[in-house]
Amino acid sequence: MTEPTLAEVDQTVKTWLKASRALVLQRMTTPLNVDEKTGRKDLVTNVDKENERLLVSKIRAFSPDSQVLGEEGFGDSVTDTTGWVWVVDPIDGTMNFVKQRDHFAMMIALYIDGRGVLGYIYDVMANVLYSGGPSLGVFKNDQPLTKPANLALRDGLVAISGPLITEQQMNMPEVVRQSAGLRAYGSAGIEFSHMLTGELITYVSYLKPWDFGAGKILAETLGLRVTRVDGTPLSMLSSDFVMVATEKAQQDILPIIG
Ligand code: 2AM
Ligand code: CA
Ligand code: CA
Ligand code: CA
Repeated sequence: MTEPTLAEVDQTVKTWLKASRALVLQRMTTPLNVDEKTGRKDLVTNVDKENERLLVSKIRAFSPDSQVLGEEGFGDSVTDTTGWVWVVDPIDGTMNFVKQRDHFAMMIALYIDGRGVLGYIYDVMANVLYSGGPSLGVFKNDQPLTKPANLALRDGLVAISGPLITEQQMNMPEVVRQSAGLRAYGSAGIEFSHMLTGELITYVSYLKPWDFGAGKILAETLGLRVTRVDGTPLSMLSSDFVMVATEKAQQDILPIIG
């Protein structure tokens, strides 16, 4: 069989996401089964698990030689980045899903030999899909997105994860003070999506590979910086403190937190 083109892969992934959205909306009509993972703020539901199983099975049927890295453990234990590696977060913002029934996302990324190729962030309740990659550009549904304005820290809104603020880590309150204001959405996917549209100029959080896999591809395609908080490159298989920023905001923030 000849290898599908990236445009064909893109179309296929979109059909999976539409099917997963239908599954999630259907499951939301019955009570959720909620479990704690590492603690009361780290939740998983039957829907996270069922959707990951569905997406992983579609990936395996479509591309059997790929590796799959999934948050809820239905993929492979991935230790090297050679070949096709899919990264799946079946529900990003599970706390929002449980408490708000809104403001959560599904995310899929495709890396080939460690290079980000395709990324998907699907805001399920809004039915807005952010998609694309370096060879396709970035789309909000069918609308192409242009590079966000390169705003400095003082001129834009920042999103910083709750724990970084409450624990006052890495001088984050000073970053907020020097910005135009603080916002917090509780879903890495939703926060990345606001970076793509220029509504935020910085997002900082401790993230796992499935939290940043898709967003990194889309954000970098639009010229945003996605790095560790010290400005060094992220490893796609490791958890880390991640900073997404415009070039100017990154330059402003590094000396504050360094
Ligand atoms: P999740 O909902 O897929 O777990 C806010 O909680 C954001 O941080 C969400 O995007 C969430 O993704 C992510 N996150 C990463 N690690 C987390 C943890 N240990 N507990 C809660 N959320 C976590
Ligand atoms: Ca989780
Ligand atoms: Ca997540
Ligand atoms: Ca998740």
